Amino acid sequence: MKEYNPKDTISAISSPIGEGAISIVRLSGDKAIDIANKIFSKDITNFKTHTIHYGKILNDNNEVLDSVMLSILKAPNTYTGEDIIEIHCHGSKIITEKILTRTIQAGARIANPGEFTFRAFLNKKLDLAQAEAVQDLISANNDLAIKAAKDQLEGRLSSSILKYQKDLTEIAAILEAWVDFPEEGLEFISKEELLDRLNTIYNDINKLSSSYENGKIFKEGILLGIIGSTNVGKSSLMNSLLKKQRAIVTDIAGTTRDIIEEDVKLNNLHYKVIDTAGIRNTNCEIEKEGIKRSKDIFQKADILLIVLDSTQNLLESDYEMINNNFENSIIVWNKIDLKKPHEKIKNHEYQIEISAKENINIENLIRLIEKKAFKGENLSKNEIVLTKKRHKIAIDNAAENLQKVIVNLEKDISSEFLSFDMKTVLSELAKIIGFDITEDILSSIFKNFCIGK
Ligand SMILES: Nc1nc2c(ncn2[C@@H]2O[C@H](COP(=O)(O)OP(=O)(O)OP(=O)(O)O)[C@@H](O)[C@H]2O)c(=O)[nH]1
Ligand SMILES: [Mg+2]
Repeated sequence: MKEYNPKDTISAISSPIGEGAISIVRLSGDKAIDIANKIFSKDITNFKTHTIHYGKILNDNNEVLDSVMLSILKAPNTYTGEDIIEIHCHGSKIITEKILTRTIQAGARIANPGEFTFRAFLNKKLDLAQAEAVQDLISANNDLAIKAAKDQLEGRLSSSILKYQKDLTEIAAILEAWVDFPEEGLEFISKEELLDRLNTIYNDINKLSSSYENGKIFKEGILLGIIGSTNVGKSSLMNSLLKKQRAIVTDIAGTTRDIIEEDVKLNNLHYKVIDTAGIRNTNCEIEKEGIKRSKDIFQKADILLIVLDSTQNLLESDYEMINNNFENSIIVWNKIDLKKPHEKIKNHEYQIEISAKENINIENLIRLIEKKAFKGENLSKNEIVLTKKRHKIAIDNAAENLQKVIVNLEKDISSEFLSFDMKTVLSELAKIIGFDITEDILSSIFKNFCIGK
């Protein structure tokens, strides 16, 4: 982003690469309309903004490259805040690339990843948190992730940050006044009132910080490991969750030897479900390797489904597996269609009876997994969730410094120190929405974007 020239007119293919009914080449910048005029069969100079026109894109020998629909969007009411031209051509990779090349010949520069959104940010169409939400919205793979990204794009996170900034700036001004005019003392606000206001903000931003755990689940999904002894029905459960016969199921113990992974959306969330080799003592080298891989999953998974055969007595190794994974597991008593009485695992809150073969109670199991993922809390529809590590770090830094302010104020430490820590709080909050942010943070955010967004 060094020596960035915001005056360049940029161009990129904004639709996915590959074949489709239509593709879109997008231009943004001061020269977008001039460039379109050079390559389009009609003079668009006097066409109204936000209109779309049929015509042909011509090469420099006036030969037709494609018949297209061309839309004109004049600044300032556009995504980037600049003039935008969108060329909707036939969705062939070759035609689309030829049109892109033609726009470059005519004076545009190829856009960097995320550069359209960066322009929107530069032109104050979006703040930084909103710009980041664009990419999240594009890549969201479940309804909750879409909701979190939409909330952020619409500015819900930004407006609460702005509110904290505003309140804290007011308090910072009071603290500054104490430095400048110490003899004025606490006349215009009592120390208690100040502490009250600071504590309220402190609690709010801590709550925001803890929402990151849920935000991470929305965005990244859950790694769900299915583990247990051989023949308990792990692969049958995998198939039942996926609603397809993905893993081989037989009555021979030791059927699954390798890790089987599948992505699936169940109810509200996205999962990577992993079926593993059953745990037992064996001399078979292949199975030994499979068991080693299963044990890696014990470590990696967010939630483990420990499958137990409700018709069999538990083995020493079952108890060991349960005890070693007590906190992040759900005990799944399988084969209840066979109606054999079974024991319960003492003190384990998350237990359920199912039949993987007969599809009994699978929906309830999915709900239980969701409950476990959200630590038993009900998700409030209106909660703002943090989905970015970058935001979480800034919020935590802000909270840490705000706590210093509170503690020092309680101890009547000199207001110069309070004022210093308060500035850090404000600059940490500023990092989230992009006021007073450094070059480095900017580049690292926009380089993760796809070109054309
Ligand atoms: N009655 C009944 N049988 C089941 C159920 N689930 C699985 N089975 C049977 O149990 C046997 C083992 O099932 P799998 O799904 O292959 O078990 P697994 O745990 O993956 O076994 P390994 O891969 O060998 O570790 C098969 O014969 C299944 O049909 C169930 O809910 N009820
Ligand atoms: Mg299996």
